[in-house]
Amino acid sequence: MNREKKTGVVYEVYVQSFNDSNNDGIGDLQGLIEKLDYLKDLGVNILWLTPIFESPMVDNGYDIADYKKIADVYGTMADMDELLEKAHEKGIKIVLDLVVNHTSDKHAWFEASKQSRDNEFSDYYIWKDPKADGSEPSNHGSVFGGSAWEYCPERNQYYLHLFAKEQPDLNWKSKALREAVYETMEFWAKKGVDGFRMDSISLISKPDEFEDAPLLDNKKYGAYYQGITNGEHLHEYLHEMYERVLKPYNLFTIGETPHTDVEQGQLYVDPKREELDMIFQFEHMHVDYGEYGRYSDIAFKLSDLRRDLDHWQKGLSWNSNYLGNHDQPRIVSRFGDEGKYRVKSAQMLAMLTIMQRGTPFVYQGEEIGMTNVDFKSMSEMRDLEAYNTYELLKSLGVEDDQAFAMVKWKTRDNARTPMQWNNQKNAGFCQSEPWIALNSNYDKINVEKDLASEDSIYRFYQKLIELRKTNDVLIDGDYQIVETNDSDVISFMREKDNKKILIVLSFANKRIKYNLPIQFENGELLIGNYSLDSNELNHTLYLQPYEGRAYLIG
Ligand code: ISL
Ligand code: CA
Repeated sequence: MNREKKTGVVYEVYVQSFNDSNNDGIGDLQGLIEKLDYLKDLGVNILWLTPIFESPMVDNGYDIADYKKIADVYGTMADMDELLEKAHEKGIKIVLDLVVNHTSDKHAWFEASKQSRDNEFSDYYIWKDPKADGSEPSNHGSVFGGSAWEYCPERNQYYLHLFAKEQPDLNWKSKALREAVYETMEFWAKKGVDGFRMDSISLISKPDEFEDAPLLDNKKYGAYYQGITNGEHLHEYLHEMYERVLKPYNLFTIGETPHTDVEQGQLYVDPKREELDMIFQFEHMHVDYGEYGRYSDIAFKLSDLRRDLDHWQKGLSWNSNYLGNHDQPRIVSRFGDEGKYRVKSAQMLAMLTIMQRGTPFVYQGEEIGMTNVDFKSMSEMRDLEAYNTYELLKSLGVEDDQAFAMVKWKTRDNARTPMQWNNQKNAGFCQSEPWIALNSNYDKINVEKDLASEDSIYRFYQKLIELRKTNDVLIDGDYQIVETNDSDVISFMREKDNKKILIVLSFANKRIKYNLPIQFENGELLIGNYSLDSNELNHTLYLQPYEGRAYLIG
């Protein structure tokens, strides 16, 4: 990966909730263009846009009906061209979401594919005959609930959908399909798009035969990924894509790789193999999974988070560093403290995101410490996964109240409410009714307020991003874990050309005494989220709640 790619800081824009320019309640491309200076001032230089293409929006645009058309609600192709031009003028790159594990069932390819077994698009999707008794070809369940197979009378066959039934999986075995995908990528690259975030890319290579997966506890179906993730031809396809489009257009690439371990992960990012620049791994997202998987309402343990992050920092030649995104709850609510120590904990988490080795990813709203939402009922949620999960939990015998509490805590909608720009109507996001209600705390948490204060979360992100830009050691310096005991602290050292930076982050909500487990001669504070009497490093540190410090070590 070239140096320019390594220096970037990415900001994920959840377009429908970022900024609405025409007051239909939905964020759009013109809304984003209006805020480019805001993003440039923050210091980020790569924007990843969640899908903006024609879509029935069953899964908020992750069900694409036309890869080359901008959805009307987001604007026009002219708006997209304008975004590219204005972003590039400001030195900002644009990365699109490439959702090619599946399409919408309204995509022309699927409309044709389902007609018959012998047309040009017949094998663009994964079709299988029923079992002898007419039932599904295998017991695989889908991510959003129910079987991963849907029957289609026209073909007397089932098609595979690892996600919703409106998201049929593409068949990457078909050379024609692969070429159609590469041609689409080329279309955008020629327009000036700088790269792609590749949705669910670890799932694209399907087995020839689907064998039943072991049943999940208490469930009717087998895990959707069993026998599917990191399939036989996956790396062959990615290398082919590299040769065909990624290399010729020098694209920035990040693959989303659910259910991928660190050894498999390195295969994607090893520069010698010529596939992707980086991946989103999920291990640290599982620290608070429990008996009901993702939606269990248990708290994470810091030792687990530390272990998982360390594992990937050591195991991959280049990481992507994220704590939240549009599929996860808000990071300050999940890993910090959304109450009394909201500002301090959000700043400390920013240090974790930006100072580890790899490319940092900031999700919209993180830079002002947006929190989870106090949903009062299911009807305030919009995500199909929330509804499906609620029903699933109840079918497993969980009481209504408890099922609601679990969904409320983890629903993806926590991160999908509109960006809070100011304390005016609808937080300045739009003038009409927004597609999903705002988090009611926008009078206290908003951009305008953060911009007005030197000590805000936004200002702290700004400083950290600047610090990373001006200190090579924070970009590709080595990473070494410092704290390995079961304490309240995550601590690691970055080192390059004899320059060392020590990062110490407290996750305790009270004052703690912390003895550094390393020897050093002297250290000078580079950045921290509390003001200190002395900037010199002592062996024993008294850390305030959620305090984060970075020292330059002599
Ligand atoms: O978040 C998860 C489970 O709740 C993941 O398994 C998630 O489904 C997986 O990371 C894939 O996510 C991506 O593809 C989905 C889409 O709904 C998500 O928004 C997207 O990030 C289907 O396209
Ligand atoms: Ca709009």
